[in-house]
Amino acid sequence: MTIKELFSSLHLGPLDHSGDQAGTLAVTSPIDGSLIGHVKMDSPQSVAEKVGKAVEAFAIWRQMPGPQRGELVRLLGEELRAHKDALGRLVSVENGKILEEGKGEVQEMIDICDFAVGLSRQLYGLTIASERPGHAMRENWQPLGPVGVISAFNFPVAVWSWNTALALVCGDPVLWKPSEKTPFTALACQALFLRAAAKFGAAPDGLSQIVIGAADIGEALVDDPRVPLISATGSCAMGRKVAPRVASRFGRCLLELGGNNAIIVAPSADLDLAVRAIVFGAVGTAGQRCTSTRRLIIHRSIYDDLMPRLKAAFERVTVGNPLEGALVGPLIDEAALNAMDKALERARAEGGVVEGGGRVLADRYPDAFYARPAIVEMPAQKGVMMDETFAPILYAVKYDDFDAAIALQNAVSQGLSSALFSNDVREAELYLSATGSDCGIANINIGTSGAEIGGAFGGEKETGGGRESGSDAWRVYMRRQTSTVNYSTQLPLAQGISFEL
Ligand code: UN1
Repeated sequence: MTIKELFSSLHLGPLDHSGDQAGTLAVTSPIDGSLIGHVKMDSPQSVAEKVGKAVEAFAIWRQMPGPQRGELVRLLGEELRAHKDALGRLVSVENGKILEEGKGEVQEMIDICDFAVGLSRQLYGLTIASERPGHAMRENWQPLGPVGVISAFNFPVAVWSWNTALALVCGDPVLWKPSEKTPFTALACQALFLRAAAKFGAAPDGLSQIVIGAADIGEALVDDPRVPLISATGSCAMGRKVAPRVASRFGRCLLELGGNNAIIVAPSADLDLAVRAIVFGAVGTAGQRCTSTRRLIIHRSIYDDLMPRLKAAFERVTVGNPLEGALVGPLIDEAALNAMDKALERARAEGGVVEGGGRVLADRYPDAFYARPAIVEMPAQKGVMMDETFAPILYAVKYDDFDAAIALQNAVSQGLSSALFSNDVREAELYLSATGSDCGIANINIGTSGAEIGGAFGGEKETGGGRESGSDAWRVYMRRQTSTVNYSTQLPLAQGISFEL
């Protein structure tokens, strides 16, 4: 199916932002390198105009009661339900993930819409005991303002929806800068949003907008003081650029950056479960999730049992066209393949024994970049294993002592996701204790990837510290206000201060 046919199956009408003129962004499919189409780019001036529109939308939207804002998000969820297959397919075409995962990503969008609709009737604050007689103290949550969302190619639509569904019910407009590699899925989401907004009838213009372009366009958003929150997903290097710029104007950042996620496999582990979870975590989405499993820390006593099973499973994994039933699709581009090759070269130089890896299907797809997943037995956790390479590479080391395994797991600079396979309750509880995993996500007997939207999603250290999606992540999209009301006829001062005139 061509992209035009896909769009027509989404019944979205003509594409805004698309064009064939020079100076536009050419978008190709990682499946075969073919041209999908051209998209017009924004300029810093057009970003500034769009921020202006978002500010106007905010003035209206913040006055709408939360549950009514939730109704718009409910309608968006309905559009997503109706178009799950087509949008999932578009994700596959533009990003290269397998169809099953493309649809899974849209399901994640539907789930967060449901969550946000419920939340729109809560957004609850606190009452707090005042030390003064006849006084009431409380904490309220108010809409914050336009939210800038910067998303990556690997989850081209779900990350927008986590932010947008929450921002909208919290009373905030959204300006979205999608990855330059996946603008068409963004335009499709925007078209679905506009249709939900038309059904809703009372959404102000500019409530959801897209800005397309390279780093200068991201910077225009990041530097604009009218955007109080920047929610950015991508590499640690990107976060390192964005965070100080936002901080220098006292803006707020929600950072969702890299991960170097490990699974510890203990002697009591159910190895059948472990193999399935490890393989999905390591090779699913061609290793291009921030939650992908990149390191294995295996107890010495089971290492020789587990490794052959893993290697056999890696060999069985089919690599190929993601629309035709393969389990692993292409890498996003040539740079990703080169990074994978380089990491494997480095692993060998550092004493690693590599199985798999290397480009495949080059004859059939000379302009696409498919790679065999690689499993690497390392003599120790060091060098290349300490870095996140966005590719299907799984490094394995042995451990003897559980505390040492936890220390190894926590020794990397990122702290996103982690998992332990163990049927020993002492190990499991220790792993989830203050001295256990230092990651934002810590699982027992499931893998590192594939989090549900109900929990807060994000991680510590160089992962950036942000939390998106479920639990109370909504609070970052709101302004906290502490209010004290004096309903007495006296004016007692706090801390018992006497100030008589
Ligand atoms: C990402 O890779 O940026 O937990 C997000 C997961 C998915 C989201 C990944 N729900 O793997």
